[in-house]
Amino acid sequence: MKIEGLELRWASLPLVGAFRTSFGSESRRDLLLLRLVTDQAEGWSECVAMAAPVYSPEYLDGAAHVIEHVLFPEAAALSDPDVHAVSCAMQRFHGHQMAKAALETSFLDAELRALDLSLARYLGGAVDRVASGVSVGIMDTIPQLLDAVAGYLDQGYVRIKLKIEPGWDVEPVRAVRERFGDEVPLQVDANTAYTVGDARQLAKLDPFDLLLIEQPLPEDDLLGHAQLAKLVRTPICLDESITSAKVAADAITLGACSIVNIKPGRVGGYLESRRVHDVCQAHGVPVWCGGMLETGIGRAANLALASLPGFTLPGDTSASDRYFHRDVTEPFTLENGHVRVPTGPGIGVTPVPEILRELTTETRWLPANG
Ligand code: SMG
Ligand code: MG
Repeated sequence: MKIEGLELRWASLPLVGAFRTSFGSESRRDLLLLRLVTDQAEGWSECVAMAAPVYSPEYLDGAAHVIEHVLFPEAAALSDPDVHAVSCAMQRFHGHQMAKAALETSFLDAELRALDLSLARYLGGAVDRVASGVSVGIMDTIPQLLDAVAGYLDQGYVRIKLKIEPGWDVEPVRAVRERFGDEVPLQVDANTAYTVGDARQLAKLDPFDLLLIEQPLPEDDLLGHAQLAKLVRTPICLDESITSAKVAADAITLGACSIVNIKPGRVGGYLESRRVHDVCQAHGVPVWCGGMLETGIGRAANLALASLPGFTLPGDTSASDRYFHRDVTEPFTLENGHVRVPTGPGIGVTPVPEILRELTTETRWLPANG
């Protein structure tokens, strides 16, 4: 495969409603899309970093900078830039998993399109649709939350995840259980908002029979999570902490988690995501696919990953209309609580040109021999 160049494209999409987590409120999704042009096929990807470094240390413009000045020049200089060579070449640079994931995925997509092979088949996907959950933000009042949850259950989502923070934890969970019953698969996500000293408060969630509590403590506190796991009955799931298959293995061995959220951006790409899946599967640890408010480009690839056999819990793989009035691709829809895994070559989707043109705020072309 001969690389001609890489197009970086910035865009911005309004969300259907503000999405509040313990680290802030988002009303737009700023996007960085990549289009790799080769002599055989084009490869699309989406960088999942947020506009500001509030979920993790990465942020969109920082990711664009490291892709332009560090990662892409390294990849473009390879004599045979297949996706594994690109992935290996990027390893000497520390961190920047989301930037690496975006670049690696553009190579993976181009390569698979040239081979006429879908990402799901390439990764080892076993199903043609995946059960989808929905992530529900922190709200101003409990009635607002109950209305939102009622709407999602009506749409057919098979699992509800409530964002929590100190002051918004036991009461919203209790209210959802009282209104919708004990049968609704329910979990919470704290996005690192607690300390191990809050164990007693978090143990108050135990009677509500949650599937899991996601990332209660700071990302670097594996030991704290292991201590907390002994103090609460609700299973602990890690998100922000799991930055590689090695960290997943460490966390499991330490007893810091019994469930893992896999986000390809957070671990550096789909190849590493598969390794995280394999490590967890070998330990009998269930995994599920996280979300970063992706457009159809990132969502398509996540659905392929979520079709692997170790993904036994519903993911944050909601339909496009959970976040966007108009997606950049043909929208993904919910059918009986499930979303279809794309079957076309590569990630299986491309942006709709007119929509993309309308939403784009800036593009930059990086020639391979630049
Ligand atoms: O794409 O459905 C989605 C988002 C799911 O809650 C979600 N993601 O910590 O898991 C998480 C958050 C990270 C992004 S919050 C702005
Ligand atoms: Mg999370």
